[in-house]
Amino acid sequence: MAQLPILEYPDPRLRIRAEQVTEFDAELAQLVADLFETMYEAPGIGLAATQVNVHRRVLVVDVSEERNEPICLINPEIVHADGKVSYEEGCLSVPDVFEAVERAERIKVRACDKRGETFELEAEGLLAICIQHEMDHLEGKLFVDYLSTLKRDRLKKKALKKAKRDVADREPEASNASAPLI
Ligand code: GNR
Ligand code: NI
Repeated sequence: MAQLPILEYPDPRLRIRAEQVTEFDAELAQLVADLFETMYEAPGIGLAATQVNVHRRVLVVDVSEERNEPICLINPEIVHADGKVSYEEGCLSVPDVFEAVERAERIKVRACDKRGETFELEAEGLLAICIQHEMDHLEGKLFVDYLSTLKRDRLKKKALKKAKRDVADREPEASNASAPLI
């Protein structure tokens, strides 16, 4: 098991569309285990493979209070959706930002488990919201894409500043390379 680093907005790798899983092998089982470990440690209620820079259609969620209802969806498809809800969403890839997003209230999802068996899941409430949020990640889409351009531009500027700060903290000499020596 391993905890994997999570990509942060506006990292362009968050925009890559994930590919269908075709091999239900030990490597996939390892990825699923690592996604659960990373999600529980973060902590978050969901995580898509895209967020750990693996561009395959795999996501995990657990919206239970006790953190003991792990759900893994592979190659998920929404086969039915109805109703509308608005909820203040957050994202591990967009730290410290919470904004209202509108989603379908109830969904029926068809997916494979890690052995490749197809199953269907009916979801509502937070579980339905979270699954839709994770499925967006697999398309390279983030919840901030639903916000107004004004809000998103503000966020992006803030995120870029933070990314620069993070790089400077990691490599103090490199980011000073162009500074005068005297
Ligand atoms: O931990 C998370 N919380 C959350 C809250 C409201 C709506 C969606 C989410 S998912 C998020 C974890 C995450 O970024 N998954 O991609
Ligand atoms: Ni997210």
